[in-house]
Amino acid sequence: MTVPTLSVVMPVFNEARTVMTIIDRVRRTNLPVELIVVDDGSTDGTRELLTREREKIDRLILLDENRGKGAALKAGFAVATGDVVIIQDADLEYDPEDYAELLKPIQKAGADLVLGSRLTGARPQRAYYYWHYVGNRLITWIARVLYNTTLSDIYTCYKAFRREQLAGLDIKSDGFEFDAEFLARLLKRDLIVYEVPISYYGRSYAEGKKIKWYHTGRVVWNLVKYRFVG
Ligand SMILES: Nc1nc2c(ncn2[C@@H]2O[C@H](COP(=O)(O)OP(=O)(O)OP(=O)(O)O)[C@@H](O)[C@H]2O)c(=O)[nH]1
Ligand SMILES: [Mg+2]
Repeated sequence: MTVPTLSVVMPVFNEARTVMTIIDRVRRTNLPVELIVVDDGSTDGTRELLTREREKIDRLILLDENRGKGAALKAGFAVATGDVVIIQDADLEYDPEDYAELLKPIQKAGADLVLGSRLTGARPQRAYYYWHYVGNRLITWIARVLYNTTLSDIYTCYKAFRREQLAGLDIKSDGFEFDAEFLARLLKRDLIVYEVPISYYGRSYAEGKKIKWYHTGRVVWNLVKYRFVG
């Protein structure tokens, strides 16, 4: 079976410490990757770094105003040309070596959307904040009930999907609640959805994590809202 071409979309905000390492890891996958990096107003030298190393990046998008992870992803999706799109954070929490696993259900089972689950116990997972785990369980349970799905980790960064699914997907969210709207809208389509175990090398807040507990409220709201609207 031929390997689909991949558009890896990487939202970046103040990740000077890790962004070039993760770009190198993406490049080392030996897959046909189009790497799209979107920065919106980093102030820690990330932009200068990306500009200097731009030959490693297929599409570098530098937005002047900071609007959030969701807005950056939308800007990246708009220029993607691959058969499959993968979301890749710019920290080192998720490992591009897992792309091959994410692609398998697309190649073998005609999947439209594949999520990488951190919670199967099958791969290395950093012991992380218990209360994040509780929040994750809660929002995953809400998604399971509302969308009648067995997915085990809805707030994973790793989502691989056929690019054609972007057609007609007019996502409103600009921040961390983007993922909830994105997933909700795709789950409402009659798609073939899979999940595969992935590793999770989580980082602490001291190491740069940006998501906060209060983002959970908007995530829940999006899950409920898009179940019934749109
Ligand atoms: N362009 C852009 N990227 C952002 C923004 N906020 C966060 N990001 C990026 O989004 C990714 C995820 O942010 P993290 O702080 O790692 O969030 P997290 O808690 O790990 O959450 P997830 O990885 O999304 O589960 C990283 O690559 C960030 O650099 C933003 O305002 N703009
Ligand atoms: Mg992260």
